[in-house]
Amino acid sequence: MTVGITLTKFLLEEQRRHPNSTGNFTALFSDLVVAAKIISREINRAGLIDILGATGAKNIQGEEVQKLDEFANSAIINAMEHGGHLAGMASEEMDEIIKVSACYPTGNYLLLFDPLDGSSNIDVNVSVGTIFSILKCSSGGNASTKDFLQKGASQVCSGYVIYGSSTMLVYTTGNGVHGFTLDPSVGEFLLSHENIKTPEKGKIYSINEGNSKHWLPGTVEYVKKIKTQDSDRTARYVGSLVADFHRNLLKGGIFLYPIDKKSSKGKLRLLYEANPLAFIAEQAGGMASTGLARILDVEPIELHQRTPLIIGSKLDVKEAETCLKAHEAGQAAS
Ligand code: AHM
Ligand code: MG
Repeated sequence: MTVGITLTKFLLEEQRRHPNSTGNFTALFSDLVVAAKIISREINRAGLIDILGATGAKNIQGEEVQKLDEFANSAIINAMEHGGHLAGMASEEMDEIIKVSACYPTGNYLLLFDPLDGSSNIDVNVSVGTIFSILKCSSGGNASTKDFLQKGASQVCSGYVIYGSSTMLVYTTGNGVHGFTLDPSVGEFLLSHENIKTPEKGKIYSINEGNSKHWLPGTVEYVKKIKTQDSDRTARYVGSLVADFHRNLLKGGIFLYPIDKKSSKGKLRLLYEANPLAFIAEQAGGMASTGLARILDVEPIELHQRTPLIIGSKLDVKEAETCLKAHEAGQAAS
């Protein structure tokens, strides 16, 4: 492990490897890192804010107490809008795309984000995360919704920040996956996990078993199969996608949020959740599938499109895909 390299230094070194780089991407990313630090600080104070909020809905600075997911959403917009590198943003929290205000210049990148994923865990001191995806925008000026509807394979960068026992930022630009841990004493993200590779196969499986009565036969069969195989499995499910994904990325395993009788399109969002994590998974040597096809090849047709997501260690995802495809084929034939 290399210690003492800050994220800023790492990004600048990456930039120097591309002689034609304008530095715009590095500047954009640096703005995003500021937002991550602000959100991290607020999450760490969340318990205190709740106590203060309960008494008068004002925090220690006399500001209105905001819900954390709303706070994270505004923190990202405020940190990014002025930079001049974006043609627009889209947030899982907002119905429409976010245009760059007329008082700021526009650039040729698009930022999509889930400001605080794992909403059910926000108020109970369990890890949550921010997920982001960066695309190029071909049209000049302010982007339109259509500009955001690009396949995941077109992403130029994606990543997440996990607010856990420590705050970590993990990202890829298509040149491996790198993880940085926030050192709160200096306020910097330091390189802690260079070139992360996920195990080809893992023990962990992560699926909400509470949904089992709604599962389709392929999911039922796959879960039964892995539980009865000779190799030991262990179930882990936080209910925060970033936390479940991050643990499985480092330890090896599979996360599944398939379609079922209740959610015929899946629960998770293609552009804000599945695509960014799929890019990371593939860059780390893993795999991400809808059950039938590669996530990164799905053509989006709407901004808040949902998708089934099966993601993690390559051999585990392949095994799940085989099972789900066999059932799909059987259904089509009957
Ligand atoms: P959210 O965007 O409302 O937070 O929902 C997404 C979350 C993911 O973090 C997590 O993987 C999933 O929903 C858990 O869903 P469930 O509680 O249905 O198992
Ligand atoms: Mg979410």
